[in-house]
Amino acid sequence: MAFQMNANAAFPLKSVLIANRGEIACRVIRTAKAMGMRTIAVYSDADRNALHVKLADEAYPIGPAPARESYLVIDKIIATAKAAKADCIHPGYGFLSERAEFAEACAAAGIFFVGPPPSAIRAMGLKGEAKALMAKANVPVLPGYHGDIQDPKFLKQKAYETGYPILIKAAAGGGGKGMRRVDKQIDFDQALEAAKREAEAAFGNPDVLIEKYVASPRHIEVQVFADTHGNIVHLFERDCSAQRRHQKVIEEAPAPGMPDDVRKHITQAAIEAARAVNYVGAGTVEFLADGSQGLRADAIWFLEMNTRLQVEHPVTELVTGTDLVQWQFKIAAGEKLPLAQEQIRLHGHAVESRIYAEDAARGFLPSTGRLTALRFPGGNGIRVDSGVEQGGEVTPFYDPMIAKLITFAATREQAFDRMSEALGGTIVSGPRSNVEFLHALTNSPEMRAGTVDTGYIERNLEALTKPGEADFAAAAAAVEKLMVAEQAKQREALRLLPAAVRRSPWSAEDGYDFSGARDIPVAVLVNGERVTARVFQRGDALKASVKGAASEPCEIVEVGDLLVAIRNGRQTKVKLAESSALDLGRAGGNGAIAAPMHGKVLSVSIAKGEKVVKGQRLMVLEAMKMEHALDAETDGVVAELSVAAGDQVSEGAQLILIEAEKVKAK
Ligand code: MV4
Repeated sequence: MAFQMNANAAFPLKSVLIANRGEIACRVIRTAKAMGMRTIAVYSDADRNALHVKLADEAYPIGPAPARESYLVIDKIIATAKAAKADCIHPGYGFLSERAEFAEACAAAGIFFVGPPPSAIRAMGLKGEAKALMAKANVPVLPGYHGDIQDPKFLKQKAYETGYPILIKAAAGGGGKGMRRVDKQIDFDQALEAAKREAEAAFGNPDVLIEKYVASPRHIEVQVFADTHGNIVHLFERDCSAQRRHQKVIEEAPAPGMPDDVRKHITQAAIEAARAVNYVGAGTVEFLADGSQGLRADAIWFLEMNTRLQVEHPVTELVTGTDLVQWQFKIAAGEKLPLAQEQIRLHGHAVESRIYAEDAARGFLPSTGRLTALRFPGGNGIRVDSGVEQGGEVTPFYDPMIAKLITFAATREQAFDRMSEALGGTIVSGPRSNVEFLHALTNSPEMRAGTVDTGYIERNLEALTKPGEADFAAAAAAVEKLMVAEQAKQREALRLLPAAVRRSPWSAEDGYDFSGARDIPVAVLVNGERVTARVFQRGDALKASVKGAASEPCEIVEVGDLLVAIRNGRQTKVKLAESSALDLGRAGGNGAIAAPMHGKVLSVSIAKGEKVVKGQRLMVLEAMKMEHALDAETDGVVAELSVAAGDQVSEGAQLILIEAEKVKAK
């Protein structure tokens, strides 16, 4: 048999250190392994058990949890790469990915940096200079002033010539810091002072630029790729207008309502932008479009260039059928671009939702803790890029993104329908998540129409974060399932320990015999609200109704002692109202009471040293949007009280220790 040459055997990069964590580290490891490379992870103290560490062939500690002391320390990462004999380093996104000094340090250590040359990173780092460079390369830039002169009178004159309203932006950095809108000439001086102060504080450089203000901006970006042989291609555009406070939420490719001529115009402009800085590798050229009259070639301007692979790259991969991480490795190895421009075709539509551990109802505050449940639907046209797994932890040290849910279909409408359904079947428990918010956004009329601008979410925050109404027919189906399980438990309990039956959440006299003419009231919590379900026997089947709604078929998922009933993309959480207190009291044994899940202490009704009697309310916890009462299991004295109202507690943490009262010896 003839020897078959493995294409990978010829690939010169045999090993890669991934200088990142979470979702992107896992994403890079997946492709690196497929290319036959040895994968080397680094991790901070907080990430010892993280998914990227498990997925990599090798993993090395790089220091304490704060990124400043681990993932951002260039020397530690280079030393680890040398010790592990890594051929190259992939920086992912964020962290060191756009630090020219890091790319230089890699080169100095004889390690390939999977990214652009330091000179290109630097050229795009200063927004004012990048804008000047782009203007020279005939890339459309916003009217205004982006030169060196910083005299306030001169800048005011430039603002006047540009025409109000204008924006004052920091020349040294992006992200909206040091940005001030000015509507009238008399407000200019004060706004300039404030913008300079903010720019100095954020970037150590007070210089600003003046730009015409675009009222209804859409964020459209073009994926570009360049190799070391002078070839540059684009992979079409993405629309990332669905943002909140400069944080992207949903991205899609291609941009909705993009006319062919505008697409030609901006993709060509993006290639020119890359050429102007001798770009190599993966890059994204951001444009700002005035969306007030649809997308037009004369109303779209260069904003900045990101010199890295972006979070939202999967939507581009799906509509072009590419693996962009593979492209990055090939280019880093000195190979030519895998495809010529004419070979890169756009087909179908892709949408990405960023699933964050955050609390939409409380101003999108990050929400940390153990992921007691994490479930994503699978199936055709659904891709999940996750950085954590069920049982894993979301810590307060890093970006709280849990996963990216990406859907793909032939048309935009189908891709959004698929996203809606996929979000409806996504379960995150432990930390709060933005899944419901994403679901509402996915189905909002403006999103479906493709007219969302960068201010849309902020303007419609209340409607998008309003808790949905409970689905009582789904709740009834969950109650049926709970009751069948309880019945079985009770039969077993009766067999073993008849006395335990009296602890039943419903009256022991009624037993578990629902066969009588009457229905039985059962107190349940539906999305945290206490309601009385009616339970009755119908032939062989146990039936329930909640608020007059009979059960309807739905999918029911168990999450601890909670059932999540899923119907029409809506999730309804159901549990027995009384069982929690009964179960909790026993949780720790020996009078120790532990938190049943990650949550928050709402109130504490006892103090240390206080005498308590069996059944007395001790505290109330809030977890999974529900209140859980903790009652004393026995008489005794509060020997230890480890928490106070308002505290976050993690699953299993001891909250209270009740000891039997000591009888004083005489
Ligand atoms: C603008 C603009 C309107 N007009 N420039 C915000 C961050 C920085 N990268 C550029 N940004 C903007 N520049 C002009 N002349 C509106 C924004 C803007 C924005 C841009 C892209 C994505 C989201 C945004 C959210 C708010 C404001």
